[in-house]
Amino acid sequence: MTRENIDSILQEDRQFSPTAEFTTAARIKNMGDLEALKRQAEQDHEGFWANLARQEISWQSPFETILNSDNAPHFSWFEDGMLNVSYNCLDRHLDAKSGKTAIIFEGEKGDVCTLTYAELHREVCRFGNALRANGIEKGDRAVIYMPMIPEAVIAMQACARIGAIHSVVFGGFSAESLKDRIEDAGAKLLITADGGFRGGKIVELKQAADKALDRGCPTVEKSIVFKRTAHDVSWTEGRDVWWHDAIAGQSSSCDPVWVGSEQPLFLLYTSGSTGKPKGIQHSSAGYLLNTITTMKWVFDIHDDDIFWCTADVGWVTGHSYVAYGPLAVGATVVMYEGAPTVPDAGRFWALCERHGVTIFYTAPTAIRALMKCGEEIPSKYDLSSLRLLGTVGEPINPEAWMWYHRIIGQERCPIVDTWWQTETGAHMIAPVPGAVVTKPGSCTLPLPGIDAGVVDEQGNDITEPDKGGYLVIKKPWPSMLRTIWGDDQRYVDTYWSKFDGKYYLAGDSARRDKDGYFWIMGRIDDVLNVSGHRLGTMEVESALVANEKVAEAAVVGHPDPIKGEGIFAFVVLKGERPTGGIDEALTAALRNWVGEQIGPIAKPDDIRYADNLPKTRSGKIMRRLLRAIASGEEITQDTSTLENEDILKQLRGET
Ligand code: 7RM
Repeated sequence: MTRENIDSILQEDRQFSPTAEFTTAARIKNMGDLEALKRQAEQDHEGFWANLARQEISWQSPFETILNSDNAPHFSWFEDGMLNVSYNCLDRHLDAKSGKTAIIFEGEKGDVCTLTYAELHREVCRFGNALRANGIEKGDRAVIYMPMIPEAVIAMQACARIGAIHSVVFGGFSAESLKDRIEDAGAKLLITADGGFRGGKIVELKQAADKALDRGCPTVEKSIVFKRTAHDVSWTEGRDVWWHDAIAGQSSSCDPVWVGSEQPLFLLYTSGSTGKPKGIQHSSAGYLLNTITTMKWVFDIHDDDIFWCTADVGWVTGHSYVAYGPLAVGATVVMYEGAPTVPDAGRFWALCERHGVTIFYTAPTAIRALMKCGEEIPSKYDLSSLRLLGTVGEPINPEAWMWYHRIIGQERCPIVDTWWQTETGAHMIAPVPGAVVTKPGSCTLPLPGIDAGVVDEQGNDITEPDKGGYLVIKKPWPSMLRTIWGDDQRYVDTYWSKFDGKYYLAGDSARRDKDGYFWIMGRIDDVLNVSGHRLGTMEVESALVANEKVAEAAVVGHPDPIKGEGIFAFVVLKGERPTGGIDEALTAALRNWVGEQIGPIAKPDDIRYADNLPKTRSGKIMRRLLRAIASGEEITQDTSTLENEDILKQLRGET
């Protein structure tokens, strides 16, 4: 992709308006009302957010200062206010809805359990007290490495309750990745489980946790282990504590620790283009506010909704739209532990029917995978409870959008295509479903108070329709990341240096059409998007090079019909290149190796061996060339500078 002039080829002109039935009941019913809101924000950006913060958050003591930009690009919001996020998600609902279901949980084997707000509050309090009893205090970091079970949310909420900072590590990550994140965060505590149930198997979380702790993690004093599978696990006396023992005898009341608005609520590690994953640091009040406003604006949440976001709590989507946003607005949220294809590809739809899901939010990659299994499967289920659908994680191709609309939404449900990032904390560009006409493949328009734009290399607005450029956010917003944990300079460099501190650089390219609608075109950096998950090419390359047989590696993405992007690796071995460039046993071994180093999602689909990697004279790997090879495209680059033209054949797998 050329950076100056990213011209788009995607043309999609279908448009879909919400039904009268949807609009009548919606919180925001027309463009007039939505535009009025946006105008308020444009006229008084800070006042707009301050009003919402006063309305939507229960403060222990109110704020005076709205936005503090003195240390830009470090911004603080509502900094002199005091609150507790867990209080806002639980306690404040107890008068009106203590008996309302907060969480409906279903395991892969079909086990179902529910927790009311009163019950969830009690469990969070007991676990909060258990954390304290194990030496955790305000500001301490606790890493959470758990299956997708209510206890994961309980652990997060309990940390928030006592002012501790959690860092959830996705249960699909390997021991090595877990160790890196624990060490970077300097965590005092690891909260895990003996295992989880997924894909008909036990996910060996405790085994991986032990490996991580045995190899390093000197700051970890204790590990609290929830018994989920009850299979045998190894045990380290003095360090490991069963969850049930930790909460035994603990009081079911636990005073929330009032914290300042800027107290870090959590760290969440995400991939960047270079180096190790970044610990994205989020605040308390600002983060909470935007999860609430987007639950209302984008998900149009009502009291009787059954809300299901399929994301794991290991990703930001599972933070904002499972663990925090839905609870902060007092909604009922569904959690599912297992795989979408167990016992068959109808599992999501079976859950929707069984629990009467009204709002369903998932990733395009899941939609494409289920679409491939045919229309007959969803047609077996009663999907009439659904009223709103959503997508997140990557651009949705119009074909998948149409299938989602016709087969799942039965042409009745608006689709909210939500653009946002780990860094943004909450939706930024997304339709407000009762008001905005949608177009398949477009995330439509920025939300009120979000000043998004598309600019050229110099930071000037691109006014010509459909011309691509850099996606930027021009004004600070409450749920923005605050810094990168332990590497503030990287925060400044990554997000603010490109446009001299003026704009937040999202790292995506985008275009706007003649109606001002945003179309996300992809990343501008070397970040892969595999099944909606961000992975740095560098991370995979480092993992490969860490193998004793590998001298050099280059990793690129190539289009994959289901995953969006697949991983293609080019490898130079320390020893001889296998004949014909193929060595299935070695490829299998290296794939497993990467799986162990990072996690199964990072395994390359294909590995090709060459004597050298193609490099420019300055020694940079010619990634564009490798991308063309991986996608089977014709090579248009100038290859005259290559020392060894023969390696092109090797890279293409021809010799
Ligand atoms: C929420 C999440 C962020 C990156 C982002 C984009 C891509 C996310 C959309 C999208 C097109 C969307 N956080 N992305 N949502 N692209 N349309 N609706 O995914 O930090 O893991 O990834 O994902 O490239 O920068 S994330």
